[in-house]
Amino acid sequence: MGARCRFTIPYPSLRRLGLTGFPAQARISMNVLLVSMPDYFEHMPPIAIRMPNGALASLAGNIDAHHKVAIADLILCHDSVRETLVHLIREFKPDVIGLSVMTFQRRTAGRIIELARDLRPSMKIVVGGYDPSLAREAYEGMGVDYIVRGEGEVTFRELMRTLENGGEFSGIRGLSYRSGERWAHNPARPPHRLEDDDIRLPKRSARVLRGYTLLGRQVDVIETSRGCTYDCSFCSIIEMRGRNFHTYSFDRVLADIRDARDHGARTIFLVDDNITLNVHRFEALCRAIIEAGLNQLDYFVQAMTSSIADHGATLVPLMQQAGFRYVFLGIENILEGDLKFLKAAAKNTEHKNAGQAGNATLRAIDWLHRHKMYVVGGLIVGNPEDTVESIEANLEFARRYVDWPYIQHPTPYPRTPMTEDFRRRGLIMIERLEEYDGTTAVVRTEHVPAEEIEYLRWKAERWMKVRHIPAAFLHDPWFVIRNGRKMFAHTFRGSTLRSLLGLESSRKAFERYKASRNRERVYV
Ligand code: B12
Ligand code: SF4
Repeated sequence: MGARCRFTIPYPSLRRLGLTGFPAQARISMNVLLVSMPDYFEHMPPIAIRMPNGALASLAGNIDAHHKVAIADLILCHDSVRETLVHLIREFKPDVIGLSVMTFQRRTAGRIIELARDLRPSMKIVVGGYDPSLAREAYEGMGVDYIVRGEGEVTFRELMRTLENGGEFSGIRGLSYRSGERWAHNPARPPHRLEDDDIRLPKRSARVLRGYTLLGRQVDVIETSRGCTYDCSFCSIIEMRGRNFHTYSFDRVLADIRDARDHGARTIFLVDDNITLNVHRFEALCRAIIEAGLNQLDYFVQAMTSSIADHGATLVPLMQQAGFRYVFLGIENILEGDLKFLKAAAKNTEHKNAGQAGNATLRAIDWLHRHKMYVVGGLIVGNPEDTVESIEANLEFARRYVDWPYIQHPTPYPRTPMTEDFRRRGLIMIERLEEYDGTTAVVRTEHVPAEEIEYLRWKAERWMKVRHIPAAFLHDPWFVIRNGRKMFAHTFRGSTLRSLLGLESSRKAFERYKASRNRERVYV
């Protein structure tokens, strides 16, 4: 067992998870193990960032209460995945295992499915999340029993009821299942209207592994809304659920934050697809957080530049008071041509009076900086028309203006409009999905090879990250003292003193970095 993997409950007690004492004649309790994949990417080094998967706790909270659920976020034991799963499956004896999978995690998911089948052949295997929803055909041959497409709470609850009581799977919307030799795909489930309390609060107590962290503080995720009405060409969300926006009540959101805090969280990540779609609601939410005294926690949120730029005077001071510390800005690119390709111009446009007034990015950053928040700069470089110069222009921008770079390469995820563009133009260079992690360049531009794009980003970005260490130190000195060396070593893996001093080509260091990244990708 790797040193990092810590259980909240000793193994023997896993059997006792959940409720006991239900009337045996009425209900059959099943053991359900829910797991998220251990795969991480460059901007989320597990030494500093290990977040819970929000979907799993929400699923756990929404199946009938007599089932026993255990959640294992495998990022918490990414270096001992096999041993952890073997222990969990032997001790907990799940009747059902559910996997939450993103596209770059598909290979790992396949290995976990094989392992689970070997260990417990009778167990039903369910997959859900973005990849199974958008590339369901890939999972039909992977030895799974059920694919839950789109939002999962109600579909999974109904699946569990049918497994428990018998009955037809054909009536469960959003479910794909094996029917004889073929797969049946039920009609899609419409997006949930979150206003009607159909979705109950997450069940965090089902988590059996410990060690969630964001730079040394225990982190949790909460949702206040789902959906987005924009249609950026690189984003999976539109194919996943259409263009819509639904919100939870503030009472529910505050209860969720309290629950996260009571489970130990000191940092809260709001995982809303686009909370800044309704700025007035976001302002009211900040006020509600302040009034409820929940502003002692740190908050992390993703935002559009246009909303921050347009409403900075009212929104940003409230965010500061509510405890927001990091804001991920979807800048995407600073060049108009690239924004057009990404279909992200509208959400990055500042509006003044009636007219449009150009790119919103600088103004948004300025508002956030004036109110002491850190900007995580989301940029995408390596779009079809990009040249070395246009990539460098974006990197230079990040160097000057953002506090923590989150620079990615366009990645052709299943069924996004961008994927079609890249395929049609013959620009997709790598089909190995485990490399679709956002920081591995798997597409080239019309002018620059994929490897060169990645090299340019890698070379620039490492140094930008180092600049944030003093700010992290001031906030969490012990964490940085204890882990600073490891974080530095991770950021600069592949480099040597010689390469840092310029005595060896940085291309050699890049090759070593790529090799270590390949080794890291083998989790099971
Ligand atoms: C928050 C978020 C993150 C956070 C937190 C992740 C976490 N630990 O929870 C951070 C910033 C860390 C992150 C990172 C990444 N993310 Co991200 N992220 C999101 C985001 C915005 C929301 C996800 C979320 O929590 N939603 C709330 C939950 C409740 O909904 P959900 O996950 O969809 O789950 C529901 C269903 O999918 C289903 N379901 C899910 N799992 C399961 C499992 C079972 C068994 C069942 C039955 C159902 C089911 O039921 C759930 C409840 O309805 C999405 C979407 C978006 N608009 O951009 C992207 C998204 C999921 N991320 C994506 C990607 C690619 C990444 C990165 C690889 C790179 C990047 N773009 O940053 C990294 C990799 C992270 C890592 N492991 O190292 C992609 C995935 C695309 C794909 N096809 O795989 C998305 C869709 C964004 C996009 N580009 O379009 N991400
Ligand atoms: S604004 Fe954000 S959530 Fe909405 S489509 Fe664009 S990238 Fe996706």
